[in-house]
Amino acid sequence: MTTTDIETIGGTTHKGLAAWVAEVAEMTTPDRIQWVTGSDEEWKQITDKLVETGTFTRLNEDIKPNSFYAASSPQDVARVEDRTYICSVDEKDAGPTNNWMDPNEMKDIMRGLYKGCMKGRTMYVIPFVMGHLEAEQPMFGVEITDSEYVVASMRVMARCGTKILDRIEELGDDARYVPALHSVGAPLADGEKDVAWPCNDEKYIVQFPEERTIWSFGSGYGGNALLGKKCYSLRIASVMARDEGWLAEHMLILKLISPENQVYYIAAAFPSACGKTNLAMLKPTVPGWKVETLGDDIAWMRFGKDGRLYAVNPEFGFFGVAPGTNEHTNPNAMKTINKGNSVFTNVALTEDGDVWWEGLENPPAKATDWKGNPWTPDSDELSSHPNSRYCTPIEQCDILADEYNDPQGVPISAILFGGRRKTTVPLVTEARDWLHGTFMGATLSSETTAAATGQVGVVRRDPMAMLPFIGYNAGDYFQHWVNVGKDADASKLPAIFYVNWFRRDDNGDFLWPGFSENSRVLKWIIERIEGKAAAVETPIGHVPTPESLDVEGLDMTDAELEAALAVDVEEWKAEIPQIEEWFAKFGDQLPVQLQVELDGLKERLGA
Ligand code: SAT
Ligand code: MN
Repeated sequence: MTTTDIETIGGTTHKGLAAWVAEVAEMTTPDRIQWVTGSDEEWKQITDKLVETGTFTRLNEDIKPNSFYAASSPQDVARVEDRTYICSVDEKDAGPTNNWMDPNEMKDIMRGLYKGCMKGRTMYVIPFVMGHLEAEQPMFGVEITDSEYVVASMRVMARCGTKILDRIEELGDDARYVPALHSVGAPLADGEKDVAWPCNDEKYIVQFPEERTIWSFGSGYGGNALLGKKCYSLRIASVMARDEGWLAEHMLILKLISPENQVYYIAAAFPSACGKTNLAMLKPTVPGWKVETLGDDIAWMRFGKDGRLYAVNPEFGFFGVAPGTNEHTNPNAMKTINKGNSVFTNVALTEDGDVWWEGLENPPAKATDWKGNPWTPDSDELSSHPNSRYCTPIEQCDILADEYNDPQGVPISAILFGGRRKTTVPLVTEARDWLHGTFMGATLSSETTAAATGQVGVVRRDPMAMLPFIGYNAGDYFQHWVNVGKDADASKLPAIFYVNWFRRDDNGDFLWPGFSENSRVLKWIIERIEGKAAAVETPIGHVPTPESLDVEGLDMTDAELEAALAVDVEEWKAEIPQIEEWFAKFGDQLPVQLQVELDGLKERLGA
């Protein structure tokens, strides 16, 4: 069968794009092809179909209008890092932190899997743009998928549809777009009834960095299937950024307004499920300070004509971790999702047609858990998967900053790195300069979370919180960070800080209250930038004096505050061999500047 025989809704005049779609259709043999327009009727058609096949349950219109509940297969709940590949031509370019396979070999394997994989299904073509359509160089993508769940979610997470396609067609050969192919890998035989969550035990999430293409197979989960997100905006974009002198980072972007009405923009990198969304939408407890949000997951940062680093959020929605989100930890996220137009995956479904998850107020007397079993507050099992998610439009967020719509982005004053560490790492440390900050980022460590499959709670190095997302050799990525600093006007670069909200005392209790109280740390950071706050110089950088941190009204003893801020030389000495082991992975590829930073740290510690 040729594509001309396949029933098709929509199409394109763009020859390159048309040819690619035809080639994929020939390989995957869908029953139908549908070009995604982004219209309201299409939303209704897609969500109706998802309800009909049992993937979606429509939530109570009076509680969460136009919103849906989905439960995935228990085998398909998170990113699959062991199945994620960077297929560069040369193995060295994937580096020691990525899985690699020869691109031709990988394509042979995947073509075998893709062959006929869309039989019985509709193949959707989703034109999208990450960032602004009005950007100097719009960052287009086109995702082909056989999943209605992906179509609905992509429509929330990225700017999609006819408007984007029109612009691609206008630009013709000048349109730069990333072709991104996705299939759940579950063809249907004639008359076979679909399951609620089609997927395949065999999964591949593959980036071809030189070609700027993405092939994904077997999973319907967010980071594996919504290809505009991690696959494009981080893995492929990090390669583009290296080649073009900018940064594609796993960072939230927030706007902080001081009592004097001074505005500051902060970007912060934490690993998945370490509180980026909560910090991005923080409701400050320190009087007079205000936060607005620009993004919760990804920042693209380019130098402006004035020499400052400007950040844009390429996304259009929030894909946040549900458990733990509540009126206390993130009132702004709660307000955003309560407006509706959202998709909830792997949480619990209540009897009145609402959703619930661990940590949310007012547990229901009865619910259906994410595995479809009856659940009560007395159940031994969790009602929701720890990586269950809400997917909600960013424009519904009351505290979205107006600058979100500015293609120029916002000038960043401070970059924060952070992880989840029970010990060793103080609440906040200021880097001496960009290079020292790059060292902090390159050695960032965190306990693993449920956002990826595998063991939870193990300390691993997660450079710049980008370990699963660097699309090339991480040693070269460090060099790129070093070079960005070398080529810039140092006085205009963001100051760099390292934070740890998760330090614990000997009883295992958190030393710092976190959440809204993190505004106190942001205040100290701004006061440092303004030259107003005091700090102690320690072997690892500048740490607040207890008096310089505003803890007024906090229920915290002096000893607790000191413990949260402490730099324990013995603990840091124990960290050194781990950093050495980490750096050894990179061999010649480790920038000499980072080795010098490590040597300096050892000397200061007397290690
Ligand atoms: O990868 S996702 O985008 O699904 C979420 C995350 O791990 O940050
Ligand atoms: Mn993330």
